[in-house]
Amino acid sequence: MIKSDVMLRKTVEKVVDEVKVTDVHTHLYAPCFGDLLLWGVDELVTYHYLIAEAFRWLDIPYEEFWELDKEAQSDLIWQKLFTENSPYSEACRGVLTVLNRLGLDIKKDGLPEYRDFFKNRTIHEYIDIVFDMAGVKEVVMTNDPFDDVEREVWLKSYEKDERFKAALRIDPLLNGGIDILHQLRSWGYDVEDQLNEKTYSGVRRFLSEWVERMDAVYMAVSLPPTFDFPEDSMRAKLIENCVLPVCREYNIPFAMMIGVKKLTNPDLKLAGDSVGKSNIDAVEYLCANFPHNKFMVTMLAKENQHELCVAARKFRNLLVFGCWWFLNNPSLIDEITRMRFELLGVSVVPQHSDARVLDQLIYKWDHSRKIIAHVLYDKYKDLMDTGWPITEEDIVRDVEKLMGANFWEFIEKEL
Ligand code: RAT
Ligand code: ZN
Repeated sequence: MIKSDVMLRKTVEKVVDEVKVTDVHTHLYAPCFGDLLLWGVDELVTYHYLIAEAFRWLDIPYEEFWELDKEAQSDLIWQKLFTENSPYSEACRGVLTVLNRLGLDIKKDGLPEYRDFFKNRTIHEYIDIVFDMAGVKEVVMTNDPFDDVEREVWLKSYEKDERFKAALRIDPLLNGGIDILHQLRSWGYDVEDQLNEKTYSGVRRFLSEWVERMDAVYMAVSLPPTFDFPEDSMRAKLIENCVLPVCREYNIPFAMMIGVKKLTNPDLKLAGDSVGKSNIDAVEYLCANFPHNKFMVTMLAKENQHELCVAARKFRNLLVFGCWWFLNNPSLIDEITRMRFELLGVSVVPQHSDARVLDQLIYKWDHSRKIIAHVLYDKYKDLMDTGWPITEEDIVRDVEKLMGANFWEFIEKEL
């Protein structure tokens, strides 16, 4: 039994530090996808989170930046964000945490040296190094069958790597217009331009085939703040008649990432998306009216976090996950994780990395683990003050659930 605050803090920190994580949402790819798997210092520095920050200082036209090659973009970002200003934003600090953990000398003029470090590595050995250093057991990819490059790999050269699980991402189907049905028709699915039974059946066949081909652990979509359900829209009809039935058939969750305003500034490309407050009623309606479907939900607006926790208290078919994108900052992770632990106890997935560059696994998990351990310590301390006995085994059990087992139990659960 744990007897003192000091021992409690040490134990919680050790357990959270050592647990092997299942990262439930990333943009990483298994090695067979080749160049789709990004890694190395120039990818780290040109992460779109940093591009957005660099443009706070850059005064060149947007096109001029996009015409530069990766190394030149990285030089420019480094100059603006690391040399001319202190890089304490979370995205900048992340780059430094990675370089530091790799044993590199952290300095203002270090970029050429960092490049040399990566030159002599192979991706296969580097994946092992990063997974090991980040304490990550497995990651879930974001797999888009509408992406031509990715699609080719799935159809022709996919090789399973157990560390990389697939998630079928269907943004183009749910957020595009009727054109996407033409695309399905060109691939041989029997769909019409109208949303009728024949079209639904064709879309269901498309989804089923891809769930099977990918062995997808869930189906996912990112949604705008205006997302509503039920509503008279192509998206809502496809969700009801195609997505939810196929998810039920394969007993996989439908993951909804709600609250992204796409291309608020189109000139910034991938860095140009923003955030808006969303309607929790849609989530509640889906959970209540489709009790045999499982929903994983993360929301982008800070303002939606409390009501999302409350919704999860009402519906066991709802799993709340991660501090997504603009929320993946220490102060917000602390606040949101605290609120989730207070409202939902152990029954959440507090974090995912959203890593787009392999190396980011190191910093995203390093930073998040520290905050999760800090919040957990406070919660166990409050418990201890009531006289409740706490053992290291209890802490290990809880932390394993938070960092992986809750997700896998939800995936396997039948409703
Ligand atoms: O966090 C990000 O990198 C965003 O660009 C998005 O990819 C987001 O996470 C998403 O999955 O849509
Ligand atoms: Zn993402």
